[in-house]
Amino acid sequence: MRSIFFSVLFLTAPALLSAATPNVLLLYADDLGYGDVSCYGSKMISTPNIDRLAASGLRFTDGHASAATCTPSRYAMLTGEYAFRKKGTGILPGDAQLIIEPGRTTMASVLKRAGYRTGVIGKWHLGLGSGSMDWNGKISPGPLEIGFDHCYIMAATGDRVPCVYVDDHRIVGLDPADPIEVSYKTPFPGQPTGKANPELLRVHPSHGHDQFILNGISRIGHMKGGKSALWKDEDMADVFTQQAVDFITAGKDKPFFLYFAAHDPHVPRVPHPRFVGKSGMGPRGDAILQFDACVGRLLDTLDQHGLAENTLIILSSDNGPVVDDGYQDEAVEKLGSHLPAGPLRGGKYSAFEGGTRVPFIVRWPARVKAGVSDALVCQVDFPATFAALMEQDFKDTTAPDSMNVLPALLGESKTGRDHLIVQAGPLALREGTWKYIEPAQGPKKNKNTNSETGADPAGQLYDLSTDLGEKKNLLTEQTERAAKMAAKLKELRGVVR
Ligand code: NG6
Ligand code: CA
Repeated sequence: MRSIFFSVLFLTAPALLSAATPNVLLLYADDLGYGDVSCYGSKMISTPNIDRLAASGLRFTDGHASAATCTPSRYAMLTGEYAFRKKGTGILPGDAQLIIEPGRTTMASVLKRAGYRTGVIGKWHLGLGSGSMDWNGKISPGPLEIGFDHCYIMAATGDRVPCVYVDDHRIVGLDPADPIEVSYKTPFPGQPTGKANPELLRVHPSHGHDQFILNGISRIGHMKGGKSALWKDEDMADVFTQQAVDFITAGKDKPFFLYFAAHDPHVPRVPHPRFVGKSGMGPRGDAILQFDACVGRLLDTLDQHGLAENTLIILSSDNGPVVDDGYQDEAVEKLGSHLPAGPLRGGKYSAFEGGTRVPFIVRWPARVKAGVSDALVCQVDFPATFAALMEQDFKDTTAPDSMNVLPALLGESKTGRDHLIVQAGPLALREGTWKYIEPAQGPKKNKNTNSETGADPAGQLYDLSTDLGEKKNLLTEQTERAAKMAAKLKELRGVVR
């Protein structure tokens, strides 16, 4: 009797995962542009796995990251608060403190509250710890203090120290006899640097990136020790993907939320040898193929475990594309006619659409019909939208910018947000298909990347319905509309929590 009772319980346990509580898998690329995948029109790069996702899902043509660089974009996505509201949310060094207050509501804590097993694997770049960090001890606070049950991350980026993985609260594979030290101020005596020892490099910087050397690639910042814990760039995508496979398959009694934060195609672009030369576009293209393959492996994992039907997948990118982002990696030379931002102007670092409008695909076979949507949606909406999915009351004052766009994500509504602020240097306001970029001083081109910043001292107004490429500034033709949008931006900017 008892054993029957238990086996019935056991058999029915997976049913807890009802259609209302799908697994949620966020597949997040780093610096992947709107035009970098074939289902968004690229003829030069073929991304069959992302295309497979799009073919069975809903592909958004106006989906956004909230900022044109990583840290502010991820800060907004996790917290539901635009990063421009909070100081210290620009691109962080690898030894920065955690910029999200422990215990604060995040996209992960919303799902954790609903009984989900939550995890983040991959690139973090939101800071760790609360003061000067001893990397050899317990690394906290971090993801586990803001809603994740598990993490397997790198602290910042592949081009920043420390070049190690952190599993929950500890560095992976660290030998206590060889402790790690990190400094963004001064080099450690006796350590070679990219600047002093270019003869040790196999990938040379084009700007910056001339400090600590690992695997023949110089990075930003200095570190010493931790030899047994240092990552190998070529294996990074496989390491993260294997961790993700393990997380997905670890326990089927609870629904899971996994934020899979891939590093590709961010610099340094050092894909595994099996992708080298495969795109014909050099390491940047090869790294995109590697990201696509990771997506494929995770889709296969869901299929193998019968999880695909009731898993809500969102695929997107943290900001738009960049070609030369600091290494001489042939990205410029081998670009050919490929347009990383597709029909959009600008890219990473830019207030033009290419800065934040990114691939944005939703797939949930049990609920979402395949198709294409032009609803305006943004990653800052994830906290409120996940709360709506969980039928939670979401009146969180720490997430003032997060809107419930669930009906749009599920394809039940054709409209998403009526307005959106995106952040590069200048802020820009979208209302419908209108785009207003606030007046901004500063160079029109980023001196390092040679890409457009979107700065113009007079301000700009574009009608994206007829001018997606933001070529014709209508500021002086439509002064009334521009003034209204400027006033609205000012008002929205003043919202305090
Ligand atoms: C810039 C780096 C760039 C990249 C970026 C962050 C230099 C000259 N450039 O400062 O290579 O690391 O920061 O990218 O150091 S992000 O996608 O994480 O925002
Ligand atoms: Ca990025």
